Amino acid sequence: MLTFHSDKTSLRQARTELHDGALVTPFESPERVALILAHLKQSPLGEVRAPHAYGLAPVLAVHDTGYVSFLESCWQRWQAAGHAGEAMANIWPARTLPGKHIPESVSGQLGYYALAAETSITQGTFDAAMASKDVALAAVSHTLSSGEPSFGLCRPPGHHAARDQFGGYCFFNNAAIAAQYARDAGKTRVAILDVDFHHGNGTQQIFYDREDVLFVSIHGDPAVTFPYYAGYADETGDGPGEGFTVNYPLPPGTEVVTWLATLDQAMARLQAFAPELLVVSLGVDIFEGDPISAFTFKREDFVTLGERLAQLQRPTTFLMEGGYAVEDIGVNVVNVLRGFDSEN
Ligand code: OKP
Ligand code: ZN
Repeated sequence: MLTFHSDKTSLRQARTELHDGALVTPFESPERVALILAHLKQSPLGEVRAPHAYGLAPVLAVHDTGYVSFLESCWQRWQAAGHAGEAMANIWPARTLPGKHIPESVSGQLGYYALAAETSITQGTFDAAMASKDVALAAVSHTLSSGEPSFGLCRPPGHHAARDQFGGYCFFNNAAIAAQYARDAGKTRVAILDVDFHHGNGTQQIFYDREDVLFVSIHGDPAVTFPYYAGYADETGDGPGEGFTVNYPLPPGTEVVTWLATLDQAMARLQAFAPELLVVSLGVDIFEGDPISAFTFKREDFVTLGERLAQLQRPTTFLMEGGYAVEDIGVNVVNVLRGFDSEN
């Protein structure tokens, strides 16, 4: 399987994440990509290619123009305002505020365009997000033109990013950008299967009222885990999109057999949809050792996951989402891709 990777994804080198009431070194680090790449290169999986630049058009096909401009200018404006730390939201158009105006100041706009507080915007954040979506686009292009599977080593991840909001370490929704790109290239039905521990609220929101992109997600129950306000089983889509969002929330500590039985249900729904392309939002934070997640996958279970997904027999693009147990991240990712290739 071909991997797509860009060195520019390392341009995001944030120093701070708001975690458990303290500013800590972000879990979502450039080291994650380096470790996956190192492990991939020791495996027989195949070549790693760099993407070309696809520009902003595929981003603006799913994201709001004002949002994209904000991301591009935020760091410079934050610095010009003389703030010492990294750019972080600390006020929102919350439920009890009118919230009818987009403020002028960068601090006000941060709250408008953020859905969570943990994620900072820094010097290279925009450029890394651009590289990340280019990786996704190159991977999906390869699958579209060849029918062969591909892996986009995206970073920062994307699935929490909504049409006009960042958060949960995500800025551009790489999976949504890739899926829309496939639609615009003429594929009529595209499915996104999100196996990250956290619900892909952004992907869900972007396609919520659409029947052409099926979104299926298995994740930690939002009643007790991030992102808390999305990912419930009764969120099934809106209007023409009714029935084209499918959520499988599972409690923390869920056993792998239960997770895999849920995957069987998810796969039945995916097969009924008969997608011309499958995008897998691949979060390996379902690993038992993940520091911020609570599922119980062991290293070998990731091989099983890859094998099962190959049974769908669909043109498939894997895009990297989460995974924070850095010492095992390379093995876990390569295991999924190996399992898929062995059955493909
Ligand atoms: C990004 B992705 C844990 C709080 C979680 C943000 C999690 C973002 C996950 N104490 N904060 O889905 O892997
Ligand atoms: Zn996650």
